Formats: sequence, structure tokens, C-alpha cells
Amino acid sequence: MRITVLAGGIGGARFLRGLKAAIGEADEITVIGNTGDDIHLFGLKVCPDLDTVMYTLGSGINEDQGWGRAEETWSVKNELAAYGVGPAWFGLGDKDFATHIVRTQMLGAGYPLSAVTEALCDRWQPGVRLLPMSDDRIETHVVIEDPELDGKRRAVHFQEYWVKLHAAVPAQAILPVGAETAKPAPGVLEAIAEADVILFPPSNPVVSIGTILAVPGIREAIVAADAPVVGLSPIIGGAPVRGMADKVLEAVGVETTAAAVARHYGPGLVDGWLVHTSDAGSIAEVEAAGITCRAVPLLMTDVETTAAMARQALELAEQVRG
Ligand code: FO1
Repeated sequence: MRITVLAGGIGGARFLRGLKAAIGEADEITVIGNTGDDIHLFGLKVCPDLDTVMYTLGSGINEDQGWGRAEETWSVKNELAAYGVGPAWFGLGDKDFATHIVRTQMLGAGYPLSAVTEALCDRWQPGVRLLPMSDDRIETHVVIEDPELDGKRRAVHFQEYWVKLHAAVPAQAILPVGAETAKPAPGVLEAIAEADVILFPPSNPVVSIGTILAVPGIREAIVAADAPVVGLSPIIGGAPVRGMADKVLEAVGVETTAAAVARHYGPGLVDGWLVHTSDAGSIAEVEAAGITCRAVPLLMTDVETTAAMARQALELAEQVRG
């Protein structure tokens, strides 16, 4: 079976670890990773979501944080700070720096991001084919009313909004800058067209999956695909399982409920939707919107529990297969 998964960072990576444990040897996973969170710092290109997937599946992730490398040290960051060079709010560790140096060097030599990602994965052996959504530069920016500028509107990079401001300032708009002229990376449209199943993990529906869908051609390819599309709710009991998805959902006018996120994707895009057992009351609302819905445990507490979620998603895909 060929499974194609659209993934953001921590939620997507943890789901993929469970999915890998749930499938058989003959099954293949292709991951289309969000690159809207990418940021250029210290002359280096940092791809947080691609790296989170690569490190998590390659057993190199800092498990407590969910991002960055295990057993990390911080000499370079501290030395930069001693020169007064920031940003101090973004944590790049020494081991992680090496990844960004290799990536930037290869990009500078003319390799596209997809080829660079493949080269980095040669080391990490994530056990999936990891594709960036696009080789073109796309950066999510968030329009805020800046309290430091008397409420004047200003667009900040997604990482500044997320990490520095902790999404505590209301987001007025989310802009995937560059997406409108970007092209899907090589292999992306084929992975969608040739998939037997397409999954949306419990990743952020706006700044992770929403950004991937903003690349012209990707949404259309999913809508046109023969494969059933099943999503897992990142919202449980009216709150994000982790992260601050509620803040960005508000910016796009979507309520923070499992059913509202399903309706946001819509029946043209997803065929099946899994909500957490405690949200079983929302099944009728999701099904009324034309999406087949089941309630199952959706907390990714460990790999086995996550594998069970993945099995439920694959089972639902079989049920909705046209
Ligand atoms: N998240 C944080 O909360 N603080 C950080 O300092 C931070 C640094 C960082 C560096 C590399 C990387 O790959 C990820 C990093 N993240 C950090 C996670 C990242 O900001 C977000 O969680 C994702 O972009 C959202 O998917």
C-alpha cells in the first residue's frame, strides 16, 4: 500500500512514528512536509518541520521538546550572543547547526531543497520518503497588531509569532508568502495521484496542512485523487492537543472544535475524519457536512497508542473508499 501523508512538525512526526509501526513491510510512506515555517538565520536555511520529521523518525530528536537534537549543546548560540548577535529567542543547538550548514551549502551549490532533503535523509534513514512541499521559497507570515508599536499592524515571520511572541498577540491574518507562485516539489503530485491512501495527521490545520494546501496544484491533486483522504483531529475537547492551533484557527475564522476543523477542510477534500472518544458528540455534525466520522482515542501518548490511531485511520480509509 502507498500511503501519502501531509505533515507539519511535532504532531505530524509523532503520528508518522506510529504509522510506521502500524504498517507492513510492503507498505510505503511518502511524506509531503510543510516548509512554510522555514526561516533564514545567521545566513543559514532552517527547515524546522522537515528536520522534526527527519530527526523523530531517525531517532535523533529531543523527545522532551519534540524539536531539535537529543543531547544538544549550545556553544555556537552562546558565542553568537557574546557578539550581541541574535535572535536569542530561537534555539539552534550545535548539532542542529550542522544540519543547516550542510543544507545551506548544498542549496548554494545549486541543489534544490528536495535533493538536499534526500541527502540529509541518507544519514537519518527515516524509513519514509520525505519531500518538501515545494523547492520554492515560501514563508508563513502572521499579521499582528504590535503592542510594542501602539497596536500598529505589522507582519512578522511565523517563528517570531510562535516562539518569541508565544502566539499571545491576536493574529489578524496568516500569509503563506511566496505560495501563490510556488510549484509543488518533484514527486509531490505523483505521490498524491499514485497513493492508495492519503492521511492528514493531527498537524496544525492552518499553518502546517493549510500551508501545504496553499501550494498551487496540491489541493487540486488531492481532490482529484482516487485515494480516500482521512484526517485526524488535532483538537480534543475544544483545545489543541499541543501547540497553539486555536490562535491561528481564530485568525481564519474557524472555531476550535474537532467538527469545525473537519468542516474547514470540507467534504471535497477529506472523506473520513477521526475525532477523540470524548468528542463522540460531534460525529453527527461532521457527518451532516458529508464527511464519515468515527470517535477513537487520539492521544499520542506512546508509539503503540499512536500506531493504534494510525490503524484506525487506515481502517476508516477502507470504509470510505469509493
Ligand atoms: N520551538 C520553540 O518553541 N522554541 C525554539 O527556540 C525553537 C527552535 C527550533 C529550532 C529548530 C527547529 O527545527 C525547531 C525549533 N522549534 C522551536 C520548533 C518550531 O518553532 C515549531 O514548533 C514549528 O515550526 C511548528 O511546527
